[in-house]
This record gives sequence, C-alpha cells and structure tokens, in this order.
Amino acid sequence: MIETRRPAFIDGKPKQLLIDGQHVDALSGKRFQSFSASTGELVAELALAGAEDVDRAVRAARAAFEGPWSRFKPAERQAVLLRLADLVDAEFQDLALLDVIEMGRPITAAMGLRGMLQRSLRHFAGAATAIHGETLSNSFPVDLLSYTLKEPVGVVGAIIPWNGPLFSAAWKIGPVLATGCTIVLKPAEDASLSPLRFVELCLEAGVPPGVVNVVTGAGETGAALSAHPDVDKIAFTGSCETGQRIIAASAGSVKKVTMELGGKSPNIIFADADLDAATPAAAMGVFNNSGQVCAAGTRLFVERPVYEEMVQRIAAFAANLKIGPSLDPETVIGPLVSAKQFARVSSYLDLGPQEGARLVTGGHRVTGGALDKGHWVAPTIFADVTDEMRIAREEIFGPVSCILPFDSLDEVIGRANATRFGLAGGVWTRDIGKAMTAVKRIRAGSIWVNHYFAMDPSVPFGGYKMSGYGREGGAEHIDAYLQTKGVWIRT
Ligand code: TXE
Repeated sequence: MIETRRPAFIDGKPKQLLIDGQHVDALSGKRFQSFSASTGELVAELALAGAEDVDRAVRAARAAFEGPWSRFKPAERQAVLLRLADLVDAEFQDLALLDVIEMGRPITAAMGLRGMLQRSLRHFAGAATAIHGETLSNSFPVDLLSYTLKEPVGVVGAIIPWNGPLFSAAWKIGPVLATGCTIVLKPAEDASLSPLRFVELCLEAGVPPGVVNVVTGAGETGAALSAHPDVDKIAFTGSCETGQRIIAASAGSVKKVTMELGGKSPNIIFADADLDAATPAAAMGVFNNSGQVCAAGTRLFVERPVYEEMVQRIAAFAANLKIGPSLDPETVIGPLVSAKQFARVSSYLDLGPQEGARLVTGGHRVTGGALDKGHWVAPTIFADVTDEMRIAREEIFGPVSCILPFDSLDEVIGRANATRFGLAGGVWTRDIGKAMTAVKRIRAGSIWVNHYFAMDPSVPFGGYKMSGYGREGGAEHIDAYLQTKGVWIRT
C-alpha cells in the first residue's frame, strides 16, 4: 500500500543551503520558489546561492578533503555508505514522494526505484574497499620498483537535472563517499528537495561536515560552480548545450569533467521480432516519465513488413496509458515538469505535422479537472517520420515517439547512427546474427537487445559522440573520481 501523505520535509519553512554541515541562508538573503508539477502549488522557498555561497561551499569541501575526511579508512567510508543505505531505505517513501510532488514522476514509478537505489548505495559501499593500484614492470637501467596509487580527485562540483533528482544525487554522491572526495552538489531549480534531504541523511549517517554540501539555485549557481578555480572535477548530467557551457567554464582551471548529456536514441524493430514483447517496451521506452528520460528510444525504426502493424499496436498501447496526477497510484503518464518544458514539447507537437509527419495518436495537451493545474501531454506517435525532420533529430524530452520505416540492416544502422548523439539504442530480433551486428555497429554507450532500458550500478552507462564522456555505473564510474599516481622506488 502506497502512502500518499505529505513528506515531513515539506514543512512550509524555507529550505536553506547546506554548507559545512550547517543549514545557512544565501549571503544575499535571496530565495526562489519551487512548485508542484501536478498541482502548481508552492512546494518550497529555497535559498538562491550566489557565487559567494558557492565559494563558501567549495572552501568547506576543500577543508574537509584535506582534514578529517582524508583520515577515514576505506572501511570507515564503507560503513558510512552502508548506514546511509539503511537511512535512505527507512525513509524511502518520503524521499520518493518529494520527487513525485515536485517534478511529477508518477508515484508507482517512483516507488519502483527503491531496489535500484539500495543496490547502488551498497555497490558504492563495496567499491570503497576495492580501490587499488597496480605493480608494474619497468625497464629503467637501475633497479626501481614501480607501482600506482589511486587517489581521490579532490573537490567535486556536481550539477544535476530535474528528471531523476534522487537517483542523480545518489549516483554523484555515492562515488564521492566511496573514493574519499568531497562534493558541492547543485540540484536543478525545479527539483531540489530530494537531493537536499538525501544530503541531510548523509550527515546523519556520519559523513563529516563539509564533505557533502548543497547549493540550490538555477543556472547562474551552476555556472559559478563550474568556473570555481578550486573545484577539481565537474560531474554533470543535463542538456548538451549546458554541458558545452560547463566544459568551457571549467577549462579555466583545467578541471576533470564527466558529462552525461542528452540523446535521440534509436530503437530498431526487425520483422522477425517478438512483436508482443516489443510493443509495450517500445512504447514505454519513450513514454516512461513522460518522455523526460535521457536514454528514451525516441526514434523507433520498424522494418517495412511489420511497420503499419506496429504503428497501430503501439498507438493502441499508448492510447490506453492512464494519464493523471502524479500522486495517483494508477497514473502512468504524469505531468511534464514545468511550463517551460511544456512550451518546448508543444513546439514539437506543432512542428511534426508541419514537417509532414503523420499524427497517429496524441499530439495535444490533456486538460480537465485536476489536470488543469499542470501540463500533461498525451502520449504522442508520429509515423512516416523521415530522418531530416527536426522531430527526428532534436531531443524533445516529452512523450513523443517518432516511427520510421526501414528496409535493411545496413540501411537502418547507417540511419540509426546519423545523429550527433550516441547515448543508447535498442534492437528487437530473433536472429542472433542481426542482433550482434547491430550491437557492434550502433555507436552508442548502451545497447539493449529484445529489451529497452535497464541500468545497474555494475554496468557502465554514458554517451558516445555529443551524448557526453565518462561513464556512470561500472568500474569507470568510480575511476572518474580517482586519479593515478605513478610511484618509483629505488630498490
Ligand atoms: O537543462 P539544463 P534544462 C535536456 C532536455 C530538456 C533540455 C532543457 O532536452 O528539454 O535539456 O532542460 C544547470 N552552468 N535535458 O534547461 O540547462 C541547471 O540549473 C552550470 C536532458 O533543465 O541542462 C540544472 O541543474 N549549470 C538531461 C542542470 O544544469 C547550469 C536532463 C541541467 O539543466 C547552467 C535534463 C550553466 N550555465 C535536461 N545552466 C539528461 N541528460 O537526462 C543550467 N545549469
């Protein structure tokens, strides 16, 4: 039974910054407001961090990095992470509800993230005691022993988006705690509450003050963090355009940077596929979280012999998805996060028919009763889409699927790759040869075969091409928070 009570963290009090273990106002005293995606109601007033607050947070993170935190043994960091996992689990419903209320993720989907969050935090805990260098051969003329040390990269600035705030916070903070780094986290202005509460739980779990800090605010706050000279690394998830700005800003002090950016991922259905399995997966591969998912399979390529059948099957599936407020346990399609995101998505709803695409279902805002207060878009399918159309090239980040016919393996792989993005892709076939060829030739960081979308802390996730660089999940995730020192000892 899912409880739908208001989490205690939404208490009407202004939310402050969390710097050096203290709740503090912005030095300017400025605040901003966050509203519920479903009801439009004010959820919280939050401190608006300026450059001077970012500087305070970075100083605290630097002092903690060089101070007590540096003396924590790996097993002590592990114990902190395990305590955090327990605290997060005990409070999971409230944490998830913060995202449900603030950014509009449907409650049933939000509650479904519990296992993944637990696995992730326990995975990071395990990683804390598994960090190791190597002993290496060398051919130097005198006898020298050479080996490597893995050391924490230092102060991390993490900037996260609104489409999965709790999960994003955990995947940025987890490796920080595992490796002995410290962090200043900048949540998205539309979804700061679950990251803020998550960081309070870090303190309760025994993370020393200054190790994990939060500065709330909009793009200017993130810009100050990415330009701060004493930040060693930026970990960013968000749009490609903002990512490019952050890379430019971080160049001033040559920060290490990892980028998880957007996508326009292909999902390819061959005629020999199990169409019963492919139909719901292809639909939910786009419509999950109202399409506000970086790896959404928004270019759905269907082989010509089953093309029209699949268009109709997916349209029928989409038309039956329950649209509703995010707190309703029946809801599958919740609201878009904001009026700004709605304006973006509706511009593409208008563009599709103008470009010559066939609107099969959806294509409009859904209103009436409780839905008048937020921005719902009906799951939308455009068929007969061609590669040149902007709806097929640009990330829409709404519940909009573009279906494109194809005739051959070579052709579809070429077209699947004809994008500046390379985050993910899917292939549906019973022919192992075709599947393996597609896996090898699609230029993207994740490929699912006869499935769409899976993530696990043990498996790397990240982008090829303009979808970014660096991986989250897997060994590379931890490695991105470490640097390597080569050591030589005369023997
Ligand atoms: O993203 P931004 P927005 C895509 C998606 C969406 C579009 C716009 O297509 O429609 O981006 O969303 C912070 N320096 N994705 O405007 O700007 C910002 O405050 C430093 C895909 O919300 O990328 C927030 O914390 N930081 C994506 C974070 O960057 C800056 C998820 C992300 O916001 C900044 C989200 C600056 N100059 C959107 N400007 C994915 N990969 O999943 C903004 N920010």
